[in-house]
Amino acid sequence: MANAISDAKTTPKAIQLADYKVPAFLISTTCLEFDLYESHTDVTAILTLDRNPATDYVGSELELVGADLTLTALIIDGEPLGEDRYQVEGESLCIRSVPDSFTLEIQTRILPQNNTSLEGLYLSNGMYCTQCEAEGFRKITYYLDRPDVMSQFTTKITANKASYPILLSNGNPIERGVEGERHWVVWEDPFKKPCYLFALVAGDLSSLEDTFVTMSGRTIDLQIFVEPHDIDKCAHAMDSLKRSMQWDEETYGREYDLDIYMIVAVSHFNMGAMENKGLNVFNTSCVLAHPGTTTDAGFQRVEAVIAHEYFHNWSGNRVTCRDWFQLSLKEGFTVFRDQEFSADMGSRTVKRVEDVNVLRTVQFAEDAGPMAHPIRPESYIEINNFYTVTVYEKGAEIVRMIHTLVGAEGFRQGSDLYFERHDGEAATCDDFVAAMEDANNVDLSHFKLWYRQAGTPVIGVDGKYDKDSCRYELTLTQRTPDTPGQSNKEPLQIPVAIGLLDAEGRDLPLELEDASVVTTTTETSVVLSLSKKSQTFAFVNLASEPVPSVFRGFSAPVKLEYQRENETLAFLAANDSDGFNRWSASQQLAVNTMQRMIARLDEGLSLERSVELCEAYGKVLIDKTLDKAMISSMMSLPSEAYMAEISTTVNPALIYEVRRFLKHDLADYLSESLLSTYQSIPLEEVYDFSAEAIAKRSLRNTCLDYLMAQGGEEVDALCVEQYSNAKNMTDQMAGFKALVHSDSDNKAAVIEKFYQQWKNEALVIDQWFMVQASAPQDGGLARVEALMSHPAFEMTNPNKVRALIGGFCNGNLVNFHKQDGSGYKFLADQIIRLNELNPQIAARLSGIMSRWRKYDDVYSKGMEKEMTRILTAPLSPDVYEVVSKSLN
Ligand code: B3K
Ligand code: ZN
Repeated sequence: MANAISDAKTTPKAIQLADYKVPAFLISTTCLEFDLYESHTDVTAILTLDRNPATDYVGSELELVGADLTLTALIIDGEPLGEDRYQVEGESLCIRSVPDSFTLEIQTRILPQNNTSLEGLYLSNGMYCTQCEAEGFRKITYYLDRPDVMSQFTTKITANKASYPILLSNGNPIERGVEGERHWVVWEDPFKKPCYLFALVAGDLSSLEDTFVTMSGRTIDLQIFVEPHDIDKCAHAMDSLKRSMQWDEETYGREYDLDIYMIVAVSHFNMGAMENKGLNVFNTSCVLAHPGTTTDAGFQRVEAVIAHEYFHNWSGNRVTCRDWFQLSLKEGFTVFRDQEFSADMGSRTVKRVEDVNVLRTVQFAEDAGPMAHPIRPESYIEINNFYTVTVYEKGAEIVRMIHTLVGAEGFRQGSDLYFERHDGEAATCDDFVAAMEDANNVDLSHFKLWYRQAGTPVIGVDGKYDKDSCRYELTLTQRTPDTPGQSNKEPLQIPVAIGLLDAEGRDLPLELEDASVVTTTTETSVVLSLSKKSQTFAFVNLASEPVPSVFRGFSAPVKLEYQRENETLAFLAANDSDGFNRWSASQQLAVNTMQRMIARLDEGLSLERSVELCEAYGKVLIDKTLDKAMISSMMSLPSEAYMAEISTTVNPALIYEVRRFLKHDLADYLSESLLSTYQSIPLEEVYDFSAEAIAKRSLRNTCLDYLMAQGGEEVDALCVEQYSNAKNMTDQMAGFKALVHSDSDNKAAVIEKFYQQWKNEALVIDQWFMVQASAPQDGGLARVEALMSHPAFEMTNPNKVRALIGGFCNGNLVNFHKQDGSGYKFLADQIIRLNELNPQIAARLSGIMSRWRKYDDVYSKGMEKEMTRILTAPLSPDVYEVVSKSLN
C-alpha cells in the first residue's frame, strides 16, 4: 500500500517543469475489466506497450505508478512474473527486462467503499464513480499516469444487476450480458485519450434523454443520469447542454464526435465537474436545477459548468495537455470559452462584472500570497493544489487578452489552426500561442511573459492636457511586485482599452499622434499596447480636457494606482459608455469611502455619513439607462474579502464595522427609494430564467437586503412575507438570508421552518448551512460547532464541508477572525481531521490562513500558531505544500 501521509522526515519532493522527458514507453491499447463486489473490486488491466520511438531512454525497465493498490498478478505476454522481476516501492512499480513491444496484464484489488479521498474509484450514496484527473487513475491500476500517454480504452464492468442496473464508461456500449445475479457491459472509446479522462459509473440511476442534431446532420443521444428522486431537476442542464453544443458549432466550428454524450450527477465530489470523454461526472450542485430548489445563481452555475465541460471535448480532450504544468492550456482557454458562452446567453456586462469581481477578490489575493504562481507554474509538490483561480481565471484573462490583441476573427483563425495542428495530441501553452501567431502573422513573444511571470501588475496613470496644442498626454507605468521565488519582474505587454469622455459624459473621437501604437479600435475605444515600464500616449485635436476611461471592459488583469477625485468617479459611474467601467467607478468610490472610514475608526474617531456616496448610489438606483442587474451590482458595496485584499494590513473587525455602518447609513438615506423600487417589482408566479427576470429579482433582493439592514418591524414583516410567499428559491432564499443575518425575532422559527420544508433536498440544506455559517451576529463559532453535530452534516461530503466550514471561515470574517484565535483553532482542527479523509479538501481549507502575514498582529500571530500546529501533524503532500509554503 502506498502511503500518502508524510512527516518532516519524508518531505515530499517538488516536480519541475524543466525536468520534463517524453515517456519511455507508450500504451496503444488499454483493456480494463472491473468486477464490482460489496467487499472489494477486482481490476484487470491488459496493456499493449511499445518503446516510444522519441525516447532517449536505452534501459529495459518499465516504471508504472499506482497508489493504494493490492497487486495480485503481473503477466507479460502470457507469462506470470516472479517477484524477482519487479519491485514495488511507494507509488512506483518497476518491472525489469521488458522487451520493446509486449502485452502486460496487471491484476489489482481495490476498496472503493473505504475511499474517502474521492479520487480513483469510490462510492457516492451507493453509486460507484471515478475521478481520475489529475492523478487518480493510479488508484485504479498501475499505469503510465501522465497526460501525454494516450491510449484506446475498452472497459468491461460486471456487477450485481439489481443494485447496479446502470453500468457506464467512455465511448459506446458494444456488448452486454447477464450471468445469474450479475450482469456486464463492455464499452469502447474509439478516441485515444490519456487515463485522466477515463470514467466508470455503476448505480441505480434514472435518466433524462434527448437528442441533438449536429451541423453535419449526425444525431447525438444525450443522457443525464441522476438518483431517481432528482429526475425532475434535469431539464435546465439538458437545455444548457444543447445550447452549448450549438454555440460551439457557431462560434468555434466544433462539432461533437461520439454518438452518445452522458452526464452523471454525484453528491460526493471534490469540485464542480469532470470532462471525462463522453461521460462527464458532475457534482449534483452543477447539474440539478429546479425553480423551487435552486437560486438564479445556481441556474447560472449549472449553465456555465455544463458548457465548460462540454467545451473541454475539444479544448482538453481532442487536444490535451503534454504535462500538468500546461494545465492552463485547457483550463484557461475553456474558462474563456464558457465565460463568452454565458455572456452570449445572458447579459454580457453583468457577466463581465461578476467574473472580474471574482478575479480581483480571489485571484489577486492568491497572486499576492505565498502560493502565487504563474499560469504555467514551474514546479509543484501536489498538482491538485494548482487547480487554482490563477490557472483558471487569470489563465482565461490571458486568452482574452490574445483575443483583444488579434481581434475576434483573428482569434477564430488561430483556434482553427490550433485544433487542426494538434488534434489527437498532447500540446503545450507554447503550441497554442504559436497557432495564434501563425494564423495572424503577429509576434507574441513578449506577450508570452504572462505565462511565466506571477503577480498582478500595478499600473500608474497620469494625464496632462495642454489647452494650446489641444493635446492630451496619458502616461502609463507598470510594475509587478515580487512573488515567492520570482523577483525583478520585467514589463509585460498589456492591452489597454481606452475611451475619453467630454464634460457632458459623451465619448470623444479618438485620434492618436502616433497611430502605430493602436492595436485595435472600436467606435468609442482604442486598444493601446503598453509594453514598457513607462509609456506616454498623445491624443490630439481635443478642444477641452477629457476624462479618461481606462481599461474598459477590464482589458487586462491589473491593479490601478490611479488617484481620482470622488467627483470624477461619480461622473464615470453616471456616464461612461463602458458598462464595466461604470460599475468599476462606483466600486472605487465606495472603496475610497470605506478606506477613509477605516482610517478614522483606527484613529478612534467616529463615523459620519458619506453624502457623496449616498447621492451617487441614489442616482444609480433610479437611473433609467441602466439594466436592473447593473443597478443591483453597482449598489452592492465592495465585499469584506475585496477590502481585505486591497488593504496593506488587514483588520477584519474594522472592515466589518465600516461596511455595516455604510450599509445601514445608505439604507437610511435611501429608504424611500429602496422601498418603492422593492414594491415596484412584484414576486412572479412562474419562474423565468431570462436575463431580464434575473435582473428584476436581483434588484428587488438587493433592496430587501438594504431595507433589512435598516431594520424595524415593518421591514421585518415585509421580509417574512417575501419568505413565505416566494414561488421560487431565489426569492425564498433572499428572504431567508436577510432574516438569518438580521436580529429579527422571527429568525429561529424561520430556520426551523426552512429545515422542515427542505430536509430531503441535500443541495438546499447546503444553502441552509451556508447562510447560518455566514451570519455575522455574535456567537458565530458556537452556532457552527452546534451545526457540525447536526444529522444533516457529513464530514465526508465536500459540499457540506464547503457550506458549513467554508461558509464560516471564508464568509464570516468578523466571527472567524476573533482575537482570541478560537476561529483559527477550529479551522486547524478541521484541517487535521480532513487531511486523513480527503487531502484535497483539507488543502483548500488550508489556503484560508495562508495569507496570515497580511493581518494585524493580533490576528496574524494566532494564525501562525495554528498553521505551525498543523505542520506538526503527519500530513498529506496536499496540505503539507500549502502550509509549509505559507509559513516559509
Ligand atoms: N478538469 C476538472 C478539474 C479536475 C480537478 C482535479 N483536482 C474540471 C474542469 O476544470 O472542468
Ligand atoms: Zn475545466
